[in-house]
Amino acid sequence: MKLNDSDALLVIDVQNDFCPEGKLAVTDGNAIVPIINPLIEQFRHVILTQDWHPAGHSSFATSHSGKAPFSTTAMPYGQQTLWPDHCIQGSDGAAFHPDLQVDAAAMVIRKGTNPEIDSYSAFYENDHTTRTGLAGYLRDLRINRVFCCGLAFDYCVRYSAVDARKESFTTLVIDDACRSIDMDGSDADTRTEFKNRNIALVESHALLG
Ligand code: VGL
Ligand code: ZN
Repeated sequence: MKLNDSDALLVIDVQNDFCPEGKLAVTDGNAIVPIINPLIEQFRHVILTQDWHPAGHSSFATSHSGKAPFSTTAMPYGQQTLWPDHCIQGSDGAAFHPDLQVDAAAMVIRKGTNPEIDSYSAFYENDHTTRTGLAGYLRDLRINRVFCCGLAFDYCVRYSAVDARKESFTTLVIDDACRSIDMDGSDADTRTEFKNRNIALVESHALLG
């Protein structure tokens, strides 16, 4: 697959807390770093996202008395999964994986900063209304195709890819450059949703060389 200047690589949440030993560890999350680094070199436009919560964020189980991590609760904007405390602003867990080659990225979107609303997607908060500004940024750059990779496949990558498609970008997800949390069939559900929404799954080797 030939890449050009109207392609963008969106690297979602490759942060210590989503890697082994992190607060919300994704199995083998660190294994994607050596896959993503060569991808970053192939793209003229690279955007990173960083999950970036204030302490006491409403998506944390510890903010809801009697609630366990990975349970759900009703929020004004809909059902919300409650997570272990993770990616607290400025913490080591919120930092990018130390081996991720971040220098070529022109833009870092920090999300989940509103204490009241979680934000899985790089485009919208979980109320599906509040924008991060990423769609406008990509349109200004005349981007046509958005290639997504990172963590977690079935949460932040999924929501970001779905919103990229809703914003009318041709959307591809680089399967081997992602890892899943895989809770209650979420990995399979994500693959079904991508098929139904015309979001393509590709492998990194198709973009390299
Ligand atoms: C994520 C759960 C909570 C992710 C972020 O990056 O997929 N998942 N916050
Ligand atoms: Zn989060």
